[in-house]
Amino acid sequence: MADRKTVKAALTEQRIETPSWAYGNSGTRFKTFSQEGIPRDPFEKLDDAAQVHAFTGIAPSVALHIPWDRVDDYAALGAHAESLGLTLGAINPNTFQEDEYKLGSICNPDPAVRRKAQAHLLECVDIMDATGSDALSLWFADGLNYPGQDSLAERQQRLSEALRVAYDRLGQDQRMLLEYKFFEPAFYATDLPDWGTSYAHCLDLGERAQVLVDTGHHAPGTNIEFIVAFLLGRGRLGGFHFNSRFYADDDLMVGAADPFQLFRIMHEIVRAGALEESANVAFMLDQCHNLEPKIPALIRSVLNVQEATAKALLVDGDALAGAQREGDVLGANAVLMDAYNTDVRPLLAEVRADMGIDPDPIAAYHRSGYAEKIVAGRKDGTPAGWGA
Ligand code: AOS
Ligand code: ZN
Ligand code: ZN
Repeated sequence: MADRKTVKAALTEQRIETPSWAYGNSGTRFKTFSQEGIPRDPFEKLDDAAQVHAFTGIAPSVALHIPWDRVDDYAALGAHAESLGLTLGAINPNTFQEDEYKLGSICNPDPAVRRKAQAHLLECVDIMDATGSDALSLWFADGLNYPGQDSLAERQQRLSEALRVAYDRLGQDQRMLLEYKFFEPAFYATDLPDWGTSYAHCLDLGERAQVLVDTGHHAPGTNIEFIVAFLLGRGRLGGFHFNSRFYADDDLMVGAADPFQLFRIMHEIVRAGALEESANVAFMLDQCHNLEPKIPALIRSVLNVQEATAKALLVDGDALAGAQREGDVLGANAVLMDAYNTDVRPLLAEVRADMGIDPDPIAAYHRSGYAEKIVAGRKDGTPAGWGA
């Protein structure tokens, strides 16, 4: 087992990116719920993200979504982030919210629509240049509702062509993260339905194209840690969109439905040394807080990832390897379960004390008065939200 000092150092250095869209209003496909004190623009979303970072100490970057976070002056947005101790993270294009994209974006049968989507991807790389973001994070709603609606094979061709153009536009220090999703919004076929399809496209494109694993995008029962281990072994795990799912793409707080699964994923990460910054795995949240207040929900989510990471770091690697070599099935499983069943909260309180932050981040946030301040201060204007 790594000694306590090493474990604590790894936890101090861990970085988790929060998504700008989690700070705005959101809902289900039935209703968007409004909360009070919601940011009205990307600058205020960063103000809220700074709170999550202040109370956790490990969430210093924010993913942006274009056009929801489109501004005239990205240098000013970057400067605002810097003034808050934040950086701007992955840039997420949106090719799913316009009527023209009804039959798809870069896979659309109409070349004019494909050109429009392609241009948006390139615009997002321009934005990366302006913000200093290193990751173009791609998710496509493209797919079919009915057999025969379009050619599955030709759509793969169109997908390859568009990804190639975007990839070739990236600078040497920039990379492409390619997300997959097994269904929704298309219900019969999705053009990037699984990690294998994503991986194949990444192999075609080149080394700076990597797979993005959104934990909510799999069929029930899928062994996500296997996918993680496989991609890590091939150097193609670009990062995560962490969230929790009970049934589909629920986008609930990571670690809420299945903290054990999160631990198993983090075990593969730790085992492969992929927690290190040099491994370049982006640990991002992709969540929507429809019912619960957003800032404490994001703090809770960051802490859930941190707890799973702490447990994964406590796995006795030598004992595990020994038991595995000897074919000691029960012994090997017991090593993992011992780590998982450890109460890491005292250790994490110590880590926070060492970092100079409150050992109980959620309580500290509630005491800070920030929630009351934003409710009082953001009465006018339009709250940010999905589609705005
Ligand atoms: C959609 O299901 C994907 O998870 C996307 O990554 C994301 O939720 C969306 O693009 C919001 O930006
Ligand atoms: Zn996602
Ligand atoms: Zn999703």
